[in-house]
Amino acid sequence: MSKKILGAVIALLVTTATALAAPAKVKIGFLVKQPEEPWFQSEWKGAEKAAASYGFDVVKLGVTDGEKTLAAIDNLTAQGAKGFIICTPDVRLGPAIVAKSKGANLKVIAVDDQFLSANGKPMTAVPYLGMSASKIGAAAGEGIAGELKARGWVPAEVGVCVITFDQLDTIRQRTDGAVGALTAAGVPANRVLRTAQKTQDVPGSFDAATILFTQHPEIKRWLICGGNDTAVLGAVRASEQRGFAAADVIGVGINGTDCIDELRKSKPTGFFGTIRVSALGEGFTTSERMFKWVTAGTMPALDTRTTGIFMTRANLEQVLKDDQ
Ligand code: FCA
Repeated sequence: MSKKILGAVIALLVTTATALAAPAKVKIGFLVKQPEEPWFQSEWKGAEKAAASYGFDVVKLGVTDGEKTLAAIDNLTAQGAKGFIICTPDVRLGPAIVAKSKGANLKVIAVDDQFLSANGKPMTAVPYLGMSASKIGAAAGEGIAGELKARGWVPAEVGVCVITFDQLDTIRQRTDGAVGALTAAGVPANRVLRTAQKTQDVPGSFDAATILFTQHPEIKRWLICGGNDTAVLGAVRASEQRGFAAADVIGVGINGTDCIDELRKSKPTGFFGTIRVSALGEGFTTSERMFKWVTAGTMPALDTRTTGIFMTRANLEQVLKDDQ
């Protein structure tokens, strides 16, 4: 045997022995509907943190539609994963996701967007972790109302631009919560103007807000709320496009991940603040629960709701430092 071949044989034996000695790491998938969004990237970071501390592998996959979701489950099965966490691109995919996962012996935890069954009711048997949507929405509304008072505006003279996305329960509850807080603070119901975004992103809300601003040229000052940061950011961009000054707009988002550059701009914009929720914590907790479920059989909590804190330019850096 030549030295070269002998060397190769030894190398092969060593690798094989190592592979046999080290038990394969548990693999857990983390599937998200909008992989380009900072919110979901932060969830992934949290998942990786859990993976590092518990010693498992996390497989991060973007699932922007139903087809990609089902393909991702096949991919996880082929890789020998034990389970996955998912923020589904469409909550009505719930039954299909559950059926496919059962067939492949994969455990599932839903994060952010709760699955809906065929009759439109939440699938409460699937462990879920998401925002306390109504409360967080109300906190956004209260944040706007506080600033309205600070600026000395007359509540009956403003318009409220509500960027809605009612097909997603967690978003509908947030926008309803915000509207409830604003009307409780004295804004008349007839000044609350809803406009639906077709897509859950900045262009989607930019278009929705532009329609509203065009329909109401009489309104000179706008309050802006929506289901997340991108909803409010798009509307703020639309207000600038229509010629509104930052001083005449108060927008408060939700997430606190997609607006960091905005809040760090040297001059304030109409995006006044956000309700910051820990995406990192959500990614960590759901991954940790999945790991304990697949390794120790510990069933995760079925329904967990997270809370948030009001973050503005004033406390931004501190809040971010506290959530790393
Ligand atoms: C939904 C939204 C995200 C985030 C998440 C918690 O999925 O689309 O932006 O707010 O809930």
